[in-house]
Amino acid sequence: MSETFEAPDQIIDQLVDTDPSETAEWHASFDAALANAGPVRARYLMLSLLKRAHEKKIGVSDLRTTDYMNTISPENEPAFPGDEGIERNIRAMNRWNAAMMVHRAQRPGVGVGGHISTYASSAALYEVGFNHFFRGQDHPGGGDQIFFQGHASPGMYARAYLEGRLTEDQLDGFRQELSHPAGGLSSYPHPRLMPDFWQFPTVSMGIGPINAIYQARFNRYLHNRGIKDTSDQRVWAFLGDGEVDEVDTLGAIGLATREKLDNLTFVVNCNLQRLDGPVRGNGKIIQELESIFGGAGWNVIKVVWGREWDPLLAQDREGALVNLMNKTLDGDYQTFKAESGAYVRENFFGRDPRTAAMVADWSDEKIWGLKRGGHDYKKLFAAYTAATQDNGRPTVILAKTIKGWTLGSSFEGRNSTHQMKKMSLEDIKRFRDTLYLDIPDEKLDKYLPPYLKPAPDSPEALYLAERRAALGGSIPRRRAISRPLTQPDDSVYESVKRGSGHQEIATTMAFVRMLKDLVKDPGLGARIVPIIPDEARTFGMDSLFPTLKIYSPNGQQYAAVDRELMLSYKESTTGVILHEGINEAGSVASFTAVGSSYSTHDEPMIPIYIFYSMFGFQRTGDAFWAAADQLVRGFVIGATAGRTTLNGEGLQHEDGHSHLLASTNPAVVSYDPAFAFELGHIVKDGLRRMYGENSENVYYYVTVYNEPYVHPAEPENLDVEGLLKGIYLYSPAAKSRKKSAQILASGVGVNWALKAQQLLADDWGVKASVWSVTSWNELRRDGLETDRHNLLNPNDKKRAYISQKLAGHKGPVIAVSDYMRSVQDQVAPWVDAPFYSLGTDGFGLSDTRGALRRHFKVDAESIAVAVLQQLSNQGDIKASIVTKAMEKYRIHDVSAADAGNTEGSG
Ligand SMILES: Cc1ncc(C[n+]2csc(CCOP(=O)(O)OP(=O)(O)O)c2C)c(N)n1
Ligand SMILES: [Mg+2]
Repeated sequence: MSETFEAPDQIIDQLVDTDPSETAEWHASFDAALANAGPVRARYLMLSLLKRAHEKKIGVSDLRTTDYMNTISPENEPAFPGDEGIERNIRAMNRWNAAMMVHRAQRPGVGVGGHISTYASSAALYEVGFNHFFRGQDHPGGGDQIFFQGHASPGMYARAYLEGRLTEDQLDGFRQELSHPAGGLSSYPHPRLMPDFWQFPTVSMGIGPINAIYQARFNRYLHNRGIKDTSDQRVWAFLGDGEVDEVDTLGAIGLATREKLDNLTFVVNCNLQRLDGPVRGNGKIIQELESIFGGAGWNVIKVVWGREWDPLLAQDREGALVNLMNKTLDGDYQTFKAESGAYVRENFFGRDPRTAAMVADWSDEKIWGLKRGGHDYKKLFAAYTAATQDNGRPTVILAKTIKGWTLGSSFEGRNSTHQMKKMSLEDIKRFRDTLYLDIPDEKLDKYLPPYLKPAPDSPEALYLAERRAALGGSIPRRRAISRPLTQPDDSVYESVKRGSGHQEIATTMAFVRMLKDLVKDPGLGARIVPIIPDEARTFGMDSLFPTLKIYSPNGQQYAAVDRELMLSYKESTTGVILHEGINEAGSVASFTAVGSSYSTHDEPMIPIYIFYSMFGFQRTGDAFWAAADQLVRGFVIGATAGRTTLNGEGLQHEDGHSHLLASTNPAVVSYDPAFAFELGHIVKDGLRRMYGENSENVYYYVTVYNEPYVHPAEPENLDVEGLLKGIYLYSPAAKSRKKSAQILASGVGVNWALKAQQLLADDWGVKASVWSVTSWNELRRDGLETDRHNLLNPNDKKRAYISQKLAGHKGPVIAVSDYMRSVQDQVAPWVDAPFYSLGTDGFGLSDTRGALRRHFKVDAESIAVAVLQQLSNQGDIKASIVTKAMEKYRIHDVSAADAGNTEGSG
């Protein structure tokens, strides 16, 4: 056991000793063994008893950590099936080409560089996979899905080059997507930038690991629902040991055990370093991770030592070497490998006379040659073989490596190694020698050392090709096309089109009604996957439980408390709903897996991820960004939207800015609809754009509210184009040259605008038209595009969509919503009239909706006052009218405001 992790021993005190004299006999035997044979023997006896207890299945927990040794003993290693010599040459070429690609990118005139040391530490982890385990998409089982560690990307490009998938010229385009004539390679795995190559964006630490867990779970989901046989597909996630600091990396590992995801393997590259320095200088990351993953029920395989250590460990009768291994801190292990064989002799072996004796007749060089397990392909092969057995548990392989390995003493184990992108000519020569590569000195140009490629008929080239062909083709490879789905008949949008009659309903309810009809659609209904982080009841979606059921690979093995009710909580192996618990990070990972299924599985699936809008882009913005990179499609629904509408939840939950955050994501098409029929058109168009012919790589963000109000039926001659582009005239006022105004509003704000329209007409004779702005964000995008076009085409100027729409409509423009003013202000540059916005800037409070709207000055009276002020500014009315209106409406007095509807207020 490492000293860092000690199991509590109080547990036994709570049990009853039914036979104290027998217990005393056992204790005495143990004490005698300890006294006579010493602690190593005593410990051995304890461990062997524990093993016995496991064999007899008496239910004793596993140890949280084992010794700092390989989990698989040499006797238990399978025979290595590969050609060691050829694989060594291939690895050497990959190492070389990866480093040279980055080095060459530093050439004068380019000077971009990248990361060298990460791949140098992990080359064997990948090569064993490429030669023996990773199955490509042509494999009969459908192939594996591999999350490559982002900063190891140079190694993947190097391999693609050896396999003939990339040319030398393309390698020289590393990090020059725009400026390299032959096209560039993106710095890291970015499917959006290289849609035929990368599948999973991993470089934002922590997102790769959690997404891999949910990918493996989604694969099972597809299988259990009978959509695709994924039983022979495996998910591999390669991550750094520093990356485990991210809460996302470890936060969902329990799911993998609960759902028995033995189709999932994590490989943690434990080079003991992160960017700045050691990961756990004062501890041991491998032991820590063993404890965490083991505690969560994972199958843990440690690959700590290379085969050179085996004979030493076999001699270690007294456990002196293991004891040293256990005691040495990571910070020291790192230093050893930045020093020399002599240093290791003195500072490691020299700490115990018994271990010093073991290497007394070894040369310093031989000591230096003692490798770490993660550089030994045989040890790795054994670990991967064990990981790929079906044992009902996910596996983590903890492989100890050296950061910058083979790159020489300026790189190996240095704290600065992560950031080093350039090699000196001396480094390059030594690197060549370390790898035994046959490159003459004169070819080693300072800027452009050559790439290496085996001749097409060389054993290496043939071996590479044969191995990949046997394993189902090259990896990574991404399916960039998606097959269209038959679009639903218009009848599914009937419920939203006809409005709510006299009934007051929230847009959330309207959405759920439509969803119920959509899931019944014979074309794409079965492909809709609702994803909910424990808020189904909040959104009225518990009504879906009995029909769609909640997915659980374990079914429902208990008697549900509400089993007699119509709307009982129903879990099933073939359930459709992904209920993720209180877990937005996991939900967005699920959204990503489901929404990229069109590519990863050639099975288009439609995720509908619904959440508290505050906990979407704000809480998991980076994961949404990764989803955009992964070309995910689907709907994210920000429910309980609006800073004054979810008034019960106060400061923490009241969202007045998610649209602003959504606007920063170029893949996101966002809408803030007011009425049910608007929702219908938005969803219909979204399904067409994302799942129809010529589908697009976008996903939708739609906000829905929980304030009930009457929804009108769809107006005759509805301006559908305007609705979808972001603005249409909902309630025109009679045209008038003077005392006219245009009120632009979105979401629940449209109701305030309509009331303001009335007040303005009745009290002040002002003719204000009300426009429903379904998307401030889309209008701005259109404006930006127009600007760019006009900048570059001065002789062919265009008008932004909103400018066209407002043309000819007189008067100032007042823009309002339940969001902060910046949301509305986005369109200001393209409004050719005096523009003023009202919004909910500031923290939310939990007062009544009416009080809050008055407080933020977004309610009907405030809108009316703002309109009057603008009219006064342009001389249409007297300034005294504005003051009069303010007095009449007691605009400063929140108690003068109608408290408003309190239903659904959270
Ligand atoms: C979320 C996030 N934060 C910070 C970074 C910057 N970063 C890139 S690599 C790295 C260190 C990685 O260390 P480790 O995970 O141990 O990988 P290694 O290169 O050692 O294999 C950091 C901090 C990032 N990519 N993502
Ligand atoms: Mg590391």
